[in-house]
Amino acid sequence: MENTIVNSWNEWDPLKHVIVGRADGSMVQAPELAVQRDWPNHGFPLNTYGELPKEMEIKANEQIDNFIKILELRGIRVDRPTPINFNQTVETPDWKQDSMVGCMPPRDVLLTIGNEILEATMSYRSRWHEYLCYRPLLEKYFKEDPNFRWEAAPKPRLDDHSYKKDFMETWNALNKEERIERAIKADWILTEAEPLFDAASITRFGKDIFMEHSTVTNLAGLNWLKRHFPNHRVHKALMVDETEWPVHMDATWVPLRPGLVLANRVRPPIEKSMIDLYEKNDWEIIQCAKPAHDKPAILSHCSEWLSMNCIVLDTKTICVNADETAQMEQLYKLGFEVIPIDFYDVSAFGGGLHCVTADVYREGTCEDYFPKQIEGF
Ligand code: ABU
Repeated sequence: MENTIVNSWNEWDPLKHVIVGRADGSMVQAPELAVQRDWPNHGFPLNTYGELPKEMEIKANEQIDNFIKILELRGIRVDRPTPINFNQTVETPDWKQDSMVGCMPPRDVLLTIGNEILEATMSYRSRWHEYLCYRPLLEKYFKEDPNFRWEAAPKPRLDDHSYKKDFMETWNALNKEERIERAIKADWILTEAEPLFDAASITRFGKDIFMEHSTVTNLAGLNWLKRHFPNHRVHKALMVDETEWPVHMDATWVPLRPGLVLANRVRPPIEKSMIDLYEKNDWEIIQCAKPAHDKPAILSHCSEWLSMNCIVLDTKTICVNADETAQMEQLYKLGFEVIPIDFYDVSAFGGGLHCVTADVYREGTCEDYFPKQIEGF
């Protein structure tokens, strides 16, 4: 696709133009109120930070480059972000943060709804400036597509009022039952002081948008999105994971084509209304396959459920991490042409095949896939 047109309403219409991230210079980020990495066996014990090893970066970039070749062979235009130096102290008048993270996962930052690309607020200080990596592309799209709506959600202050004091200490002292109880109430680290959200907390189904209330997205963020997209129905999704903190929808609840959604088998929706909505509109919810790995990759803050972090090229074609043979088999049986992509080495850089992409253009228009709504949901 040569001419830039921004247009994408869902996760399955034919993909023609996409942004694909880069592993370059990615970091294990410096500790901050919202997140502290602790990987003593792999060179990053608590309170340390630094660039991910160069040999890992080279492997990750090789896998990303191979993925891009496959997309391009299928006629999909690929654009790339411009990395900045992530290993630097960044600040606002309210805080200083010793490092940033990277620009491997554009999906976390950019939300495309129709002819609009919205820069998410993000909720980690280390990710506050990440949008800068995408600005050269957004500026270009703005010049090339007269209908492109370029939007940015209010930049958050992220001062100490945005985080619950002593959350980490309290959380660490809880037993499993207490953690589940807390998860059901979505009582996470973010306060409601200001709207906060990651773009990957959102999944798009045409007129209906589902946004996960999670450790990176608060209710103020949900309310902001509702007001920002008054012609859509924005639903709050609450998913419980017994072992981990909920973060993003794209390893939790993954639409495959109209009428079919892949559900994470250990992160069910808490509210019955969400299931009712899908059933009432004849959507089939299938449980994803068991992941190939039983734990996250080394230095990865994502889970083994990146197994379901697939990218749908159209309603018949899907790219899946090549390690995930069970997931590929399941999708093959559902009638998809499954394209295996070696991608395991990218995990430590912020995710999988969905994370590394952000839609610019998918053919298609805004359709209503849930004409029968559930009151109050
Ligand atoms: N967007 C990445 C999600 C990772 C995870 O839930 O494990």
